[in-house]
Amino acid sequence: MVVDVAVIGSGFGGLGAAIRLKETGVTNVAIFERASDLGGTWRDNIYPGCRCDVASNLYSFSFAPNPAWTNTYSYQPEIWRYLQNVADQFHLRELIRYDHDVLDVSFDGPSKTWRLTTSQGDYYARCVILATGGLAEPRLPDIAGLSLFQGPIMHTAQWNDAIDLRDQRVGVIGTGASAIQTVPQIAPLVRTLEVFQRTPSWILPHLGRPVIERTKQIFTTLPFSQRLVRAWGYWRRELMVLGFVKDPSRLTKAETMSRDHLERQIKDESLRGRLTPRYRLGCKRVLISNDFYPAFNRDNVTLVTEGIESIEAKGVRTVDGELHEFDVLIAATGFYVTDNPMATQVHGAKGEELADAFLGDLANYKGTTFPDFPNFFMLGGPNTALGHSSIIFMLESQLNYVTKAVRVALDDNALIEPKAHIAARWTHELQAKLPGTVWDTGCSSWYLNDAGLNTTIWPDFTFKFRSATRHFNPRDHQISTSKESEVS
Ligand code: N01
Repeated sequence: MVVDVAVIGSGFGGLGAAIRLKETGVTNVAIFERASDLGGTWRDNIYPGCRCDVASNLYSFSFAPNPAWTNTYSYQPEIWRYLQNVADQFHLRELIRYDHDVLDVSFDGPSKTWRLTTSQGDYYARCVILATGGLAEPRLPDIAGLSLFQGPIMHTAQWNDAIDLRDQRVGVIGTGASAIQTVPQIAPLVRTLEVFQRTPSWILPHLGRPVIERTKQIFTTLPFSQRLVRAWGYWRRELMVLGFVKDPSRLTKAETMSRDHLERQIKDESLRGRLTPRYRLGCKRVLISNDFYPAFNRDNVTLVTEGIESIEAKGVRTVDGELHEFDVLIAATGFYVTDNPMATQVHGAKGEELADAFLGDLANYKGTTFPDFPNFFMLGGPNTALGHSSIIFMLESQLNYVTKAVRVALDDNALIEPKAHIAARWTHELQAKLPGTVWDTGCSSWYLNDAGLNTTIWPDFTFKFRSATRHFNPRDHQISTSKESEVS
């Protein structure tokens, strides 16, 4: 069967795309979802303590405010519920094909459509919107002997509630965003908890708090008030760009705040030293927590900073020769981002892999389209992720461009792709902004690919991205009609 638009993924990006397409009158849309429910990363990440570190009012669609948020920073169950409600409100459920794992997406020259090979057969689409997200493929640590461990190993993004952690000896590998949320939650349950830290994170105080009923009433009766709070949060976050991008030395104040936070919470000087980052704040994602450091003041929690040598049947051996024995291992070790396997499954008109865009070998236009990938759009594409604000703002920006381009493609029966030299210029100019930013100050992070190239972060104010994606500019594109005549 041929659909006008195939959307791959039903998280914020995929649902947002379907809503915006409907708005522009495009209704022959199929959303392919590999799982049996919608929600993407907010369906999958059910580890205890999972929460968004962007404020609820900003981490939601601008066109679907939720006056009922119960916390200023939402926990996973509420965000997932929000997405379910959005799907109902905009009648999206009937568009979703659940349990359809998309295995390959290739441009089919003869039919000038995209062929989607799924776990439930082939589909064809005139346009494709890839909305599988950057944080979708859990990465288990590349440590020798991982498979030898005799107990369960759980990645935080593949949490298994059936594994009872009560009174168990548990090891957690990693101290990033997921670890700092789950460690304080599981610490009181387990017999012992050892947290393996390779690099300490910068952690700032968490300002989240429950939302009182009065506020919810005001947001409900005066929707403008919630928009104001959202705008206030947005602009405060935009100020961080001054430090991250323009002048990292401005981050000294935030570093002091983080060190003070650590000092208030950890009295043991040696432990504090081991938890103190030695790189510029912002180089890795800045974290917020009030309960991660205090977890180490518990008698049953230990920070391990010796490097991991291997994993054995009984536990983790560190480079000092010690064997740390566990019943359960938790890998809070992040995701395949710049090497997301999904990108190796997408092939353009000349057979190129989308993955090349994250290696720096394939130019992109506005992080969304690619030469020789006609009528193909990627949400959360190269250099559209953020270190300081809400990804949903970026997705909505991309959708302004995408929906207009899709409309033209369908109305004119056209194939649209960015002109090669325009995409090359966009990519070059964007990369030229990265030297001197905080992400370039010497740390390893998931923002960088194996060659050290930053192909994930948008290095500027987000309103500039909004402005760049506001319109579909035909002059920047090669637009071929069915007669194969280039019209622009
Ligand atoms: O993953 P991470 P995450 N041996 O990549 C360590 C989003 N998120 O799942 O820093 C030992 O940040 C690694 O060490 P190092 C958010 O965007 C959002 O925590 O590489 N350690 C690091 O400590 C976030 O940034 C929310 O030296 C190993 C950790 O594992 C992104 O997801 C909540 C190792 C990985 O940290 C990823 O966060 C949660 C090894 N072999 C997550 N391999 C929100 O609030 C890796 N590590 C929105």
